[in-house]
Amino acid sequence: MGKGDKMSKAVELSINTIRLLSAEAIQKSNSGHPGLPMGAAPMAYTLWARHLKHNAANPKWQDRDRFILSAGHGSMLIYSLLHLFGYDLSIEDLKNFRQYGSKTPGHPEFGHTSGVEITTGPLGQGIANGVGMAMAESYLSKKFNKPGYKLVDHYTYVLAGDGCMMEGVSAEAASLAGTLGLGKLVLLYDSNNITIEGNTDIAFREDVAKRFEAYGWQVLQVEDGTDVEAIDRALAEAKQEENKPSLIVVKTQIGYGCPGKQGKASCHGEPLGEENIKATKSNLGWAYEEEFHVPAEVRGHMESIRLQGMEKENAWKKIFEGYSREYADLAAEWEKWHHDGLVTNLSSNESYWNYDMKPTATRASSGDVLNRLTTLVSNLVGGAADLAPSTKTYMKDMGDFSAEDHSGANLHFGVREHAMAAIANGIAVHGGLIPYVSTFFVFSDYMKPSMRLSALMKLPVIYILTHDSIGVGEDGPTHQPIEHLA
Ligand SMILES: Cc1ncc(C[n+]2csc(CCOP(=O)(O)OP(=O)(O)O)c2C)c(N)n1
Repeated sequence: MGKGDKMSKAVELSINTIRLLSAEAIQKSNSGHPGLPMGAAPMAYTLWARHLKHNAANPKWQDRDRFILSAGHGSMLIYSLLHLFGYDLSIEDLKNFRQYGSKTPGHPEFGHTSGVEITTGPLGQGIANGVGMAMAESYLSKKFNKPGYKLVDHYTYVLAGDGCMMEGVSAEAASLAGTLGLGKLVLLYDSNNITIEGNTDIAFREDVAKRFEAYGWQVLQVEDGTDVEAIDRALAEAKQEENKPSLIVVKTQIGYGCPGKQGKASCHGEPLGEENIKATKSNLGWAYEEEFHVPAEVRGHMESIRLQGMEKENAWKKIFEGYSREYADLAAEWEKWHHDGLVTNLSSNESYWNYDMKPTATRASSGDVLNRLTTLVSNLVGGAADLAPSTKTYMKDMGDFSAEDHSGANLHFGVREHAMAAIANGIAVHGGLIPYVSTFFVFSDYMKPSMRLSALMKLPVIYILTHDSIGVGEDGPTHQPIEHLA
């Protein structure tokens, strides 16, 4: 960033404000993870200030860009951002970081803090959640967009660290994202080569960029994670690629700004200490004594960004008005899909309850029910981890979501149970769609971390787990769900 002019000063101050609010909140609560917010502040700022389409006044605007902090331990980063960009999160809330009942819990929680798109913390999940959100965006755009009316046109941005890249679930999901060509998914990789136990060399030496290239992603590099203009260019380039998801590898230094700790694992997960915060302030040229200070230039800068966000949603509302006049039926469908108006009349629907009373395998009945639902619940999407013929979860005449065509409601997750459930969580929180996923009951083991998160977030993800009897004898004990129900 060119030093000297007013704008650059606001940029630099904004980034340092993110760093210091984060470090001070963690210091006050005497626990938390300052390293990531301090190192990733420039990329987070650049994304939120220059690219992210959002309106702080309405965090539920359906066509907003989605932002996921997959590295959920860096939660103070998202809280600092939400505060500065005008969301309903006060300095007082930041001061209550990690306190029981506060709006700023240790890891970001969906439904708890306005502006937090999804619960993260178990590493890797956020990347797969992002794949789900990007799939939802693309499917909805195919369903609703009409010439002159881009009702659905948003990006999904994920910020992930080394830990997320090591977790298998991210590999499963990234492979699927590349296969499907999800062009509106952008993954910012905070590559600082540090995890809890030290340098990543001890357990992780592969070339992540090459791995993602092999998955079919566009891969971009930012050598200096403090270079706002380089990050800005990479984000612009990522958005231009319509047919591939983009990975931006951003080389950063964990705990950037803290002289005694930057680049070291010791600033990953513990407060910096009062003396180190003082040293950081002086090192960063921070001129303010007061704690939790937001300089006036930063407030002004953020206010103008906040207003731009409002204008963006207003422009979208105009598009929706025109759309409602020209495509009234579709607009009504849009409203239904987005406002739970679909799950109402099953109990009074006689044909839905009318079945032949002959002995039928439960999975066959389940498949029958699912196919009846497609006409009643038109926003159902889902599939299996390569087991649909066995789990009877294919929806007839609903098309297939494939690399070539994103308009099909049948999803093919491949043999990737864990990512399947995490992707379904992403689809469910995205809004507009009701996802189901399926595999044998015994393989629920492979997706339990994401099932747990569905439950924690109270998401309407439908799990169809078949072959639930220990009597599935021929396959032997590996396929017998003996302890699963318990
Ligand atoms: C599934 C899972 N395993 C382990 C952890 C505990 N954990 C939290 S942060 C972390 C290290 C993450 O390193 P990195 O992503 O590089 O973050 P950074 O050190 O840059 O903050 C670990 C192992 C977790 N949150 N989730």
